[in-house]
Amino acid sequence: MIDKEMFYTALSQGKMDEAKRLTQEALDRGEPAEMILKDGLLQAMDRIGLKFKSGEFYIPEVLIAARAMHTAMAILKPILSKSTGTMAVKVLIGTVKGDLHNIGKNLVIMLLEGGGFEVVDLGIDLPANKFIEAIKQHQPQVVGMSALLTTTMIEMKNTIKAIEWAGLKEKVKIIVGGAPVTEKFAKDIGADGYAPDAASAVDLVRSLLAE
Ligand code: B1M
Repeated sequence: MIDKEMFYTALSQGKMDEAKRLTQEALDRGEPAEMILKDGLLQAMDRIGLKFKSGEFYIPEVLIAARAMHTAMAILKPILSKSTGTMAVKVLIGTVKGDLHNIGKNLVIMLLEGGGFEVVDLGIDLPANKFIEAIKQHQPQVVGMSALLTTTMIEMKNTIKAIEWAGLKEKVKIIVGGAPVTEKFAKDIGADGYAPDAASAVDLVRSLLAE
């Protein structure tokens, strides 16, 4: 049995050693790694994501929880990557050309990883050709773009067009986000989805993959 409450307490308080200990003990008891991930770590992160969404938790709480989860995930990753569970879905994500903001993108990455997805962080200030190269190299199911400036939002449109011209648009779902981005803008530029915050980005990826 996974003690969900203990995992939640460890993560929400950012206790890395405790998260690691709970994970190792569960493995030693013979609990499957998938169950420790889903019932222990992911459920705890889901609860934390919901509290972030509702304004009960702030960014530092999410960051320390994600850090604790990463520590525990390091124990599970070698076991999970051998199976074909939740880790099989790959998401590429980056901040578009001209834009150096990465705090929001990093939060999205942490919650996506918390949601069980494999995420490749492409970094910041990424021209369209970098997204294209990365799609060819990593063959993700989902590509995410972040922009924080009204002047760089337009790069999302350029990048989507370039992905289309490269013949890759049908191979991936494209999601966009960032403070100035709206649902309408996302639709207008041909994105497959928009998320207003990091927790919603996890829901969005799940729903796009279920389509
Ligand atoms: Co800049 N900056 N900044 N900045 N900065 C803003 C964005 C600004 C609103 C401040 C202001 O004027 N009030 C303004 C933009 C105005 C506009 O375009 N309309 C601005 C400006 C003008 C600039 C510069 C041009 C300033 C200058 O040099 N004159 C410059 C531009 C640099 C560049 O990018 N080329 C600049 C620089 C910087 C710093 C480097 C100093 C620093 C960034 C540090 C870093 O990121 N490592 C910075 C910061 C910190 C901010 C503010 C204060 C905070 C942004 C932030 O991190 N928010 C910001 C003002 C503000 O927002 N109050 C501001 C917290 C973060 C968690 O939220 O990024 O929105 P956010 O992410 C959310 C959602 O949007 C969503 O989920 C996240 C979590 O819930 N989300 C996604 C984000 N990406 C997503 C992707 C998804 C889905 C959801 O799918 C893929």
